[in-house]
Amino acid sequence: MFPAPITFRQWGMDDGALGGAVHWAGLMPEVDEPNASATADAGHAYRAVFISDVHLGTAGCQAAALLDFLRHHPSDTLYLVGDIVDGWQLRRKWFWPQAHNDVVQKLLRRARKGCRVVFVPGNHDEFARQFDGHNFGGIEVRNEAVHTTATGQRLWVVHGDHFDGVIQCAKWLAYVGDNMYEFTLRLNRHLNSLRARLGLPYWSLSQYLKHKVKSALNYVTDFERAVAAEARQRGFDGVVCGHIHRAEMRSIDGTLYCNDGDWVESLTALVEQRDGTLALVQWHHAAGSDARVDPAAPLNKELA
Ligand SMILES: [Mn+2]
Repeated sequence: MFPAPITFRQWGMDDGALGGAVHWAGLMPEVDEPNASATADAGHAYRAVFISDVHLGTAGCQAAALLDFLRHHPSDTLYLVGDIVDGWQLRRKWFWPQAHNDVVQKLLRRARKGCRVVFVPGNHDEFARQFDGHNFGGIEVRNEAVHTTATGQRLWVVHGDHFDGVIQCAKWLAYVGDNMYEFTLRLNRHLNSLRARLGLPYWSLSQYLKHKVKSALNYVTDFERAVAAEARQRGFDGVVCGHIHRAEMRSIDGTLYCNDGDWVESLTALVEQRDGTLALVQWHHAAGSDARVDPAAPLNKELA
């Protein structure tokens, strides 16, 4: 239960192909002129910004979009909620373009300029977990953190991989696209003409995949409930996590569950405004430094 209600805005619901892929977005900054010096002068518009699942060191990482987002979202505190650097991928194959360096430089510079930067390692950057409590270039490493909002809500900040039973499902979910059904039907046709030639009975690939997707969705719900339940058990008002690459903010049995999404596909972050309002931001990275505000009308939603 919350000592005070939390208000947040929801801008635009994207009901994806999976029938429940809801993206909460809101509070895009007012950026008339995407001018670096102008936005730097705007000061700390946000008390806190939470990002995770950047996966630096992989081709999927949207480093340029993240840089753009960070430029427009100065904050008192910046939480890096895990899987910032993908150590798993880097071990396999070294991939480190300039943009990924720029992200690291940006984070270090931010810490130097007085922003409190807290790095909560995830499973892909678990090598950093051994440095719990240490400080690197002004970046604090904490295996878990607690953020107190302006309204006094205590939020547990953790990557979330400890709640993971079946990582495969989450990965599977992350790569499912809107064209999946169409693609599946095409594949199904080819597969079954082959099966027919081999004298095998008809077998529905799309049925099989639908079942898979359904269990993946169950996995997401189970994950969310497990994280929220643990936060409640530990006496927190809410939790901020990442890991499953699925931005979300909702109350689960009276505990606020926030997932700040990822910077591989959804380009989402969680922000806390000066008044303690929490919101998910979906960043629209148009060509160059231009940022587009989601035109969808804002809705207000109260959590009690
Ligand atoms: Mn993870």
